[in-house]
Amino acid sequence: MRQSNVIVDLSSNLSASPAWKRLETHYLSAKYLQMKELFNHDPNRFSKHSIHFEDLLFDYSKNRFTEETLNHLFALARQCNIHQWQERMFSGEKINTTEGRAVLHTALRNRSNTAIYVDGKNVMPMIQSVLDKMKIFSKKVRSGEWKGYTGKEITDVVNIGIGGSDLGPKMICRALSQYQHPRLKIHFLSNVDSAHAERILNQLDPETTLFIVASKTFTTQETRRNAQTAKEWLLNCGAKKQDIAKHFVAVSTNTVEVTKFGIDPNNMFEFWDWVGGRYSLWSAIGLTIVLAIGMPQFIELLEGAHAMDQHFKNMPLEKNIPVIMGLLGIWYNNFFGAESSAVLPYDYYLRELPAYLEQADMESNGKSVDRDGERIDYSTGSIVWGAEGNNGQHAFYQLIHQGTKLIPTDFIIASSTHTGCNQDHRNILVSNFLAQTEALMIGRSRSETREQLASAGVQIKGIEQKIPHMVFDGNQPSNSILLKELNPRTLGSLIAMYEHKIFVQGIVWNLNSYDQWGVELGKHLTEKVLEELQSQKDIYHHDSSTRGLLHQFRNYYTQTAREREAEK
Ligand code: G6Q
Repeated sequence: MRQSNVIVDLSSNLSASPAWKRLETHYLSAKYLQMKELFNHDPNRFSKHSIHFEDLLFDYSKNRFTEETLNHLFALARQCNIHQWQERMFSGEKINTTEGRAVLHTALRNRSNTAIYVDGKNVMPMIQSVLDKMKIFSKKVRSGEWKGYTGKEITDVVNIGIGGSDLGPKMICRALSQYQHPRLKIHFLSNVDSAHAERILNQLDPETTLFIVASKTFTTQETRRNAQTAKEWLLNCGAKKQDIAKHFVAVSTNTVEVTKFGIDPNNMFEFWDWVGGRYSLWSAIGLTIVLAIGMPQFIELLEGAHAMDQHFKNMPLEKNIPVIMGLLGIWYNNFFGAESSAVLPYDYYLRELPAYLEQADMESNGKSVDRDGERIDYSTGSIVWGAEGNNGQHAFYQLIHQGTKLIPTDFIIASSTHTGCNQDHRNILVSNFLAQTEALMIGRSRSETREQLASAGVQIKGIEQKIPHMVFDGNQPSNSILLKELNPRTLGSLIAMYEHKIFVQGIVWNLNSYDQWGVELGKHLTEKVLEELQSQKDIYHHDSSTRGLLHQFRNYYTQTAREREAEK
């Protein structure tokens, strides 16, 4: 089945290709598959369709497929030369063609330390040298050797960044907060709304606060404004210009702008243009993570991701977790017409994961032209959303269970945490996880509903009225991802697994998953409008709506200023 929004007058190679056509034909019968029956017919479905990787179990048996479906999907991946593309990415070829860059987040966690070349230069020594610098610096801060301008130890670290320079470090710090240094509190300042900066700065002592300005380009408006505000705050609180070096460090690729901003280049942690923003938590952008959890744990995170890289590179398609995840996503997105997919971590520590994956996935594969710039005629990036369990159950699960849309889900849980785990709480959480995935799959038939109502003592007439509202069709697909424990290594593997799933989908859809022109657009749009907002000159261009809104903002500003003046 095609999406309703396809552009029908153009045909890309993908939708005309043999593997795609075979999937279209197969879909005509596969759309009637009932997972409940598939399980009844094959008692080994779980063992056949779940994969163990270190301390992670990936169960994809609760999905709508047969062996034939999988074979068609693997044929599609082969047709798209998945292995050659993997090789091209891992070896440092410039597969991000619109920006002329390699895509080498995998080199940042290449714990085998094999040489990887970009423009004829082995990048591994520079990666190691930045890691060494991060280690030395974090040791000083964590041990208390690094002092603020009045000689006190650092107690608070503020990561100033946005998008890829915020979401990754924030998600990891929250996920691994049980490993956090007891003296250090970690804050994330991203929003240019001054309320965010005020709220954070109001809690802080300038004498003991360290700011990490994290920006790949160091030109991002929001980050520069927030960093400027933090600098002014520090100086207004009594620090001198020469004290800035004790309270500000930068993570960037842009030494010139960092220096211009007033941060000592010795306090700059470098990374490179072949690290995409949303793939950068493994780079010096992870400095905040290192300060929070320590270098050995950060290395474990890298090790876990590297292990998943090896799995992705070396396992045959049929046993390859990211490949299977990616292909099932394509099966639903392009053939069943599913528009979104939900990430449902049953773990309080993983509460930032949906927001992180939202960016990773949608910024990578939210594209409508292929690698050659040709408009495509098939649906691409899924709308990714979600929230932590059980909270989501009491909010939006209704729509997943009984709505009109097909929403494939990823349920994620760890069997234990590092905190003094209250087993009673955990058992409730785990049983909800299991019960939900089962209920989504088996649903509840009319006869089961009738029986349940009757045993609850509902009168016959009442039963018949209620039944249509209480029937669950079921057959809603889910992946279950079970970690033995949420720790740096398993988390590293989990995140790398999603990165590679996104890669697989980008390859099949023939996209450049590593540029983000939609984001770049936003970075330039405001310049002119900001100028107009701040001036009183008449505005003649823009559409009438934007012009009208601009005028109204100016009016409100003037009115509010007058009212405040009158109140004085
Ligand atoms: C990520 C995007 C984007 C970027 C932010 C911040 O892949 O490019 O989210 O990370 O716009 O950019 P800077 O790090 O350059 O400030």
